[in-house]
Amino acid sequence: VARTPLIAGNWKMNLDHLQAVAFVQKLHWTLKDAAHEDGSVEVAVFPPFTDIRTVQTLIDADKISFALGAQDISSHDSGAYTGEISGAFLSKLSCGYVIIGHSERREYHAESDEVVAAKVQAALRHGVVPVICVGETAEDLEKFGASAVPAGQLEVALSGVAADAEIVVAYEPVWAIGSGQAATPQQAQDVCAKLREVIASKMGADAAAKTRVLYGGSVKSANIASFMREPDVDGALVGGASLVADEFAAIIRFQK
Ligand code: G2H
Repeated sequence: VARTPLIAGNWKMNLDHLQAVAFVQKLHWTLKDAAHEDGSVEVAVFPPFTDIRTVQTLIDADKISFALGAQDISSHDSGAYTGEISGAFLSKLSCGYVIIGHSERREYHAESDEVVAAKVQAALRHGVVPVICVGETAEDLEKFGASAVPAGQLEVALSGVAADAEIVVAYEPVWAIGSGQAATPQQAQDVCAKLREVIASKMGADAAAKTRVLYGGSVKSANIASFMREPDVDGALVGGASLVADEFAAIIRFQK
């Protein structure tokens, strides 16, 4: 199965809605004629919630071929959950994707594997593709090796997910996030291959062949090609480097 590479920009808590307009326009013009225009690479941006409506309007008005995503979702659909955002709201704003279980949410908001699994179900109920993030800390790496913790996290996240559900998985070693110290392409390949085995065991071989598994953690234009050459790495979840238009454009234009 040919999997369309996905280059996803996680803005985290950066760029207000006015800065977002300038940034998306600049990125769009920088990318004229890039591969994403013919669909051979999919580009997605994940702005803060307060920017989503603005970015959606801009994408529609200028016919920009970026997919839109959110950085989190409530596990509930509606009701007395102050501060939470429903998947129903995200799908109405054309959010095709939502990041779930990013290590910053697991660490600073105590998101357990069970909470992540409930959020995955919420996304799927509303037709939003979950980008399920898993990864080990430096301590986990030392104790258990690279793949045991992310594989265990993914197993829980996929509980009850139907074989035909569309999901994306992102392997983000916590020690590589925002540190400038990316995993090696071989490390990324080994864990991404292991995660694909988990998908196969939970959802079946077809789902495993179709599902995109991304690498994230200090991805930049200088290292993207080395990750994309690996057979089980289908794209990247990019943080810091997705906030610089020229740099993110260079990542999108990666050449194997
Ligand atoms: C990992 C990644 C994006 P960065 O969090 O999700 O961030 O590219 O800054 O390491």
